[in-house]
Amino acid sequence: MFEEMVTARYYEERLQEEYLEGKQPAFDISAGPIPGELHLAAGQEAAAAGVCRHLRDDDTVTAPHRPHHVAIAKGVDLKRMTAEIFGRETGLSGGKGGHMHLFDPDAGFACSGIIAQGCPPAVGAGLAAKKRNEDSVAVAFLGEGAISQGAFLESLNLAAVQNLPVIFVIEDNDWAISMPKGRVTDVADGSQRAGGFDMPGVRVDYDDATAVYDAAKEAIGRARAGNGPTLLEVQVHRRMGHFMGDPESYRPDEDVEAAQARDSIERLADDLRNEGFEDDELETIREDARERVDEAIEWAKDQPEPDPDAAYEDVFVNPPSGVTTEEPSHEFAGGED
Ligand SMILES: Cc1ncc(C[n+]2csc(CCOP(=O)(O)OP(=O)(O)O)c2C)c(N)n1
Ligand SMILES: [Mg+2]
Repeated sequence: MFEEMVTARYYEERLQEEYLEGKQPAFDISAGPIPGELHLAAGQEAAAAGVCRHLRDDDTVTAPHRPHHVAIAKGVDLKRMTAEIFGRETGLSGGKGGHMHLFDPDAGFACSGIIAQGCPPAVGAGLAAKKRNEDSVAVAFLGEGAISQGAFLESLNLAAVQNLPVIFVIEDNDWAISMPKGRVTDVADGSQRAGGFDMPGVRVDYDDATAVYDAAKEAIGRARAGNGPTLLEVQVHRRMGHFMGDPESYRPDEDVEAAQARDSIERLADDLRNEGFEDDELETIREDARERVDEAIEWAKDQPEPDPDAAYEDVFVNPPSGVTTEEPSHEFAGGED
């Protein structure tokens, strides 16, 4: 877990540097090596690492718009993921998805920029596992800002009523862009939503990766054994802005300071030292992580840009009936009533 967490943290710090290249002094979102929005997850590593440690390749994970730490913990290839973020041809989706649309069927991972959107596909994966009589599970990660979304609540209901092997993991960083949790829900502990669906709901506080590991072990074991879904909420902290370029003028200084003070990685490092790990062992893990991240970024930057014509490829798996691949005619052909 420590290795995954330091990899994810360093990855976000390096992307932060790369992203800013060429975008300043006046912030130009389309300029530089990483065009478009970028949502970094520094401070949220404990949730991903603690849950994904229990997962296998044939398990499915969906993540929201802040996906890198989850992708890393699920074993998505770092180089191809980075090439995707940099919009390169060898990226996971040929450079056409970008950082919010990472899709890796080999690792069983997908994410989406539409919040709560990962919940229904995770339920679908859970239903497929049940119908096939397999013991794989599906995990949907979402932010606390998504817990009043219909897609989330309907997914909880279907997973419960069909007794599906699905774990919903709310990453509670207390903010949905500039909106604090307390202003959009009176339920401070999002795991209480589980009560309405008669499934277990568990909350883990203090960015505690070890406690997440224990809670996830129980939930995933339960799902694998055919005993249905669990809702898990994990307290995490957003150490950076909502997206790159966010001045965070809405956020009190004390809140930023609290997020910096509650460091999930330092907390786990303390746990490891208490278990007998030496500082230099932890430093070696950090150095290896830095090396792998730097290598992935250098590799990705060397990859070719996609051919502009590739924009027309992979739009449909099969053209739906009535759609022709011939050049469109500009004459009005009339229509049927
Ligand atoms: C359905 C939908 N509504 C609104 C948005 C715009 N949006 C993007 S991120 C976000 C806030 C998400 O907050 P949260 O779920 O807590 O995740 P966090 O950013 O804190 O990780 C919103 C409203 C969206 N992407 N999808
Ligand atoms: Mg949030």
